[in-house]
Amino acid sequence: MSSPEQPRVPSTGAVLAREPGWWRSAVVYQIYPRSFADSNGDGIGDIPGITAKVDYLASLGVDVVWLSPVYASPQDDNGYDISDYEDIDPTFGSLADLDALIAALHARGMKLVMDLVVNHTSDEHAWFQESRDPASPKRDWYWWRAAREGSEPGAEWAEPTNWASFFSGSAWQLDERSGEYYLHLFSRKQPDLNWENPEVRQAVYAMMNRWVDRGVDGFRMDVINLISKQPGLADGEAAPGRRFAPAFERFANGPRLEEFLQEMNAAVGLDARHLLTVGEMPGSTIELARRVTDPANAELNMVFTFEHVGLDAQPGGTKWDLAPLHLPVLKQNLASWQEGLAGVGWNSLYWDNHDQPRAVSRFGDDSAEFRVVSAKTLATVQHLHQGTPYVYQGEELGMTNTQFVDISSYRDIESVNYHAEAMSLGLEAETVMRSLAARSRDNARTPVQWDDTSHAGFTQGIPWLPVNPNYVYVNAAAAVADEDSTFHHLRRLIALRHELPVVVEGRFALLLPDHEQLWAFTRTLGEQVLLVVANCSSLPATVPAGALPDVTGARLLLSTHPGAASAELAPWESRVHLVG
Ligand code: TEU
Ligand code: CA
Repeated sequence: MSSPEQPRVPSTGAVLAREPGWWRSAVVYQIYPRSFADSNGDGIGDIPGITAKVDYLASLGVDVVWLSPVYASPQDDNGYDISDYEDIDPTFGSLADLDALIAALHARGMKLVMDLVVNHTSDEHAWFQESRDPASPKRDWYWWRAAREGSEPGAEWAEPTNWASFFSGSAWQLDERSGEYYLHLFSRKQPDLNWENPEVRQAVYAMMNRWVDRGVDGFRMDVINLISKQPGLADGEAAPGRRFAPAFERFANGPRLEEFLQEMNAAVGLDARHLLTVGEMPGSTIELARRVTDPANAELNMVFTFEHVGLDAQPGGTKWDLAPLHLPVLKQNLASWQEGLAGVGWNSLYWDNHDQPRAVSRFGDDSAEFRVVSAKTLATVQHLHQGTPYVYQGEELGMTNTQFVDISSYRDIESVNYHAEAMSLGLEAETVMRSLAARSRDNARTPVQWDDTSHAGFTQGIPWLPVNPNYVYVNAAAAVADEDSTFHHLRRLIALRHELPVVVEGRFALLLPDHEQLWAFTRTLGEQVLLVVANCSSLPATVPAGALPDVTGARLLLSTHPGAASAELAPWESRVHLVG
């Protein structure tokens, strides 16, 4: 492999010039291929379906498409279980289809970021198949351990540690072939790679370099803070009566994480080639994120943290233990990340993704009266914080959570496994179903609603997951045709980021931190001050006299209620002024 300094002449001539730090003023659009657009009527979205919508994405103004996995996969976790990193799953298309998508995006000055899922592979990956043989040189490419001392393999409590998988049950699976267990923090079909083994790391870097050669502009790195496990594989603290323990602190943010990230950065030329890199880091702290995103450390550009999407769960509980959300807690949490990384690192900004329920239903108000305005105001608040915003497919349309009839309608392995475990532990069915309705990842995975024709124009076939019944009025055709829609509001927000340096570089300051309804903050760059005031409640709210900078003579850049200037804001009303 030649040194990463000088970009190579790509085989498909697809590499786009990338300026240093371009991603600081970019907006990323996340696509979940299964649910975006189906081009061949099999009811499953695919790459040609995405390519056919590139002009739609260009009209929204986004700069980057992040593609959730399209690699060869048995789809146990919808592609986050990869059996071949260098081929496309026939469900989604072919390498030629991906080249065509890269070319179509690059031709419009847009970039493509691929999902890098290297904490684990599929158990059908050739590497794992070889590793199952105790004598294989690839045995140490995964985490194999004998049964717990004094226990028979397969006996109860014989797992090497009492760790719970993220998808319920044990994080260890016995393999009859060798009588040993392998580690899988997610599903049994997602065995964890052993990053302590330098051969594993070099194989991953070589694969990444081949994707960059093909014209890819960056990587979203799946659970990348799990690749360095804490030494010793010690048991976790199991709750009374529970066999398995959520032992996050035992396997996350390990001692060699930053060493591996720096090694990857150098081996793939992540910084040298100005690739966008964002690491998904559940459980990451401001301190860790500041170090990882500090350019001086040559690790990553930004991380996805999870604190703000965990505030409406019982403290110490799981995501299924619902709790009310207080606005001061949410806005102060995001403010702490703004202040914590300011001047050193860089934030990512998101409400939605393929693992979270729809934001307008969760943080907004998805009633007929307030769905549109609350979606707009949530976007205003998100996009005007400092950092790189991520728009999840359908968020630009104000798509909502859906109504699932019963457990048989769910497809997400995390949800289905949680239901089975919760029922086996005797939890009340009604409570479990309420948690699933509010938090299941399937809420984010219903097909994108393109128009009001059958199956919302997503497919000519039968969709793999039913379309949300509200597609008759919540759809792209209606939104694009309506200048006052969430689509055009987001388009204007993205245009502001491209026009005004204060939106990109302005220093953040939260105002009225304890106000239960109002979310107000400024962004300051030199003489320029951007003031954002948002009423994040379904009741009118009054700005306390003198609490905010005077906007007399200021430019009104964006408002959900044109003409409104009084101190009283309507439900979900938001205003953006530029002072100076
Ligand atoms: O998600 C990791 C992760 O943290 C989520 O599983 C999260 O805990 C949970 O879904 C929130 O409810 C990444 C991918 O984004 C996810 O889709 C995969 O299932 C997972 O890794 C395993 O690859
Ligand atoms: Ca298809």
